[in-house]
Amino acid sequence: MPNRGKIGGLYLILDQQYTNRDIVSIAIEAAETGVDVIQYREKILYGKGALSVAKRLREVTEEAGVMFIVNDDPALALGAGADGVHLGQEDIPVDVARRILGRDKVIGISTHSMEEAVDAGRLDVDYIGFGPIFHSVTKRVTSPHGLEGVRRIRGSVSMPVIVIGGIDQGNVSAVIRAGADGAAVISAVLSAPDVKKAVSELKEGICSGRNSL
Ligand code: 3NM
Repeated sequence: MPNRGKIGGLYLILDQQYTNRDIVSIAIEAAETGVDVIQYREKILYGKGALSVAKRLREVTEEAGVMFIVNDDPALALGAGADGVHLGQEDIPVDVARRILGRDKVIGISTHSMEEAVDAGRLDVDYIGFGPIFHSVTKRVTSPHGLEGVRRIRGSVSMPVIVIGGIDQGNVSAVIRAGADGAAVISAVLSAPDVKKAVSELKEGICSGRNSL
């Protein structure tokens, strides 16, 4: 898989804060069930602790041919041999991350408004995250963009758009029909009693959304 191949499909964010299960075992089940991208989001561990989890996730994703992205931290992404990094608006600038990671790695950036999305479209990034689309149990959301927001972003940005925020089995096909290239989820998988079932239903929703385009 070329590192900077087109990104999309089901993008699972693994953050240990949101589950009692080990995120590496969730990654194994999700990878076996066809998840397209796994992002490691770490807000508690740092240094060697985070590196050790990131390396285990790299092994699992490598084995399954799943793209592996590290949130926030280009050095951790490099150290773990990840495919790339996802940056927030407050993280280090894209050009600095690009210098650290080199030309072959994927860089994505979170955006929360049309203005941020259009600005990000001019940066050396491979995809934009856009949200929140719906109300979320994971992150406090005041005014979600809804499907109309997805359509507007699609009309203004040519690079891949991964939408986030309250995406679940019931609405994933609608966000794809509205123009998203992929859907990022936390609770739809991490809070599900059966990870494989959750992942395969989300994948089915994405396929049916694509088929009706
Ligand atoms: N970022 P869930 S919304 C981590 O809008 C995150 O940028 C968002 O969790 C953004 O899938 C969000 O459980 C929460 O709603 C996603």
